Amino acid sequence: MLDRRHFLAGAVVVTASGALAACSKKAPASSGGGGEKTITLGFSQVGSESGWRSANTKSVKDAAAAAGITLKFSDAQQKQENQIQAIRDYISQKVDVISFSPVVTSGWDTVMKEAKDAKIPVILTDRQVDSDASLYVTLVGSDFEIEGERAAHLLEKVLAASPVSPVNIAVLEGTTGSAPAIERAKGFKKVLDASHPDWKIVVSQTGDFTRDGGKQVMAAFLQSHPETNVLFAHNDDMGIGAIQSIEAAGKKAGSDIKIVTIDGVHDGFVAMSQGKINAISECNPLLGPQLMETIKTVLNGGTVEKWIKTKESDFTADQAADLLPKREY
Ligand code: GYE
Repeated sequence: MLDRRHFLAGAVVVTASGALAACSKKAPASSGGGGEKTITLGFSQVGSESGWRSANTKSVKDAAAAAGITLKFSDAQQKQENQIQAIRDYISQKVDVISFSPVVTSGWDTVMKEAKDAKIPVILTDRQVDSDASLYVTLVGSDFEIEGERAAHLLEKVLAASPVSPVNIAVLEGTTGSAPAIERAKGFKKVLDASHPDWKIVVSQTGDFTRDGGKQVMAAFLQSHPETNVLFAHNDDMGIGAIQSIEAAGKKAGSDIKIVTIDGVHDGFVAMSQGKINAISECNPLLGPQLMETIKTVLNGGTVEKWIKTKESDFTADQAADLLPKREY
């Protein structure tokens, strides 16, 4: 599962005339004679729920500026209706291309159809939808199921070095109905079912990908399931929130309760360097440059793969102090 090393940069395939050219109403990147016409991108961000999201927003803004793309940006505060409204606004403003990171997987068909009818290509970023795939050009983002599998394999390493028995796992899930929450849970469970039928998920609930959510829900878990000795949090922020509740309950994060999270943001690495998080399965938020490159390819009539995946790594606590100064987010 860890041998998927060949995606990223090479994943964009340009051909002379792609089917996707039909999606683009103009040819913004080559207006002939007068240099390049500026592309306007309407981008609907999920929210600002986590360190990952802040890094992702910065990456999109910086990359748009570097690529000379005019960016219209909106923050949906984790609400689907706000994202739908933002997309409708971009359609009426006749932007050249729309990109969004869908808060949940379902419920996008109508608005994506409106974009298609207006001949504005839609490029998903970060999260997948369950809509008809002809309604979007491509997804630039991670394979969350693999991230969940990697988290389970990291837990194997952590428990090999420091065994507990029985293994009683609490799970802090991401936003209910979001692709990363669904897929990470699936990947993690797949490894447990295949290799560790004796490891038990004793409780699992959403913390909405926020630090505060992780803190509140972990406090409740510790009351209802004091036998918990492992925490799998779908992101670093919930793990960090949970650490506060674990410590408030007089337990030691990283030893009384082993912790594995996903993301690898700066604060996650800090907690890992302190031994409070045992291991992190990375999810790379720096999608901006790839997104801009993809947009230019699509608007120039090129074709791209349907899913442009992100390159990621795994980290354990013993690596954290050395790597922390080198982390980009
Ligand atoms: O893991 C979490 C964020 O969609 C991959 O959303 C993203 C997730 C990320 O809130 O921290």
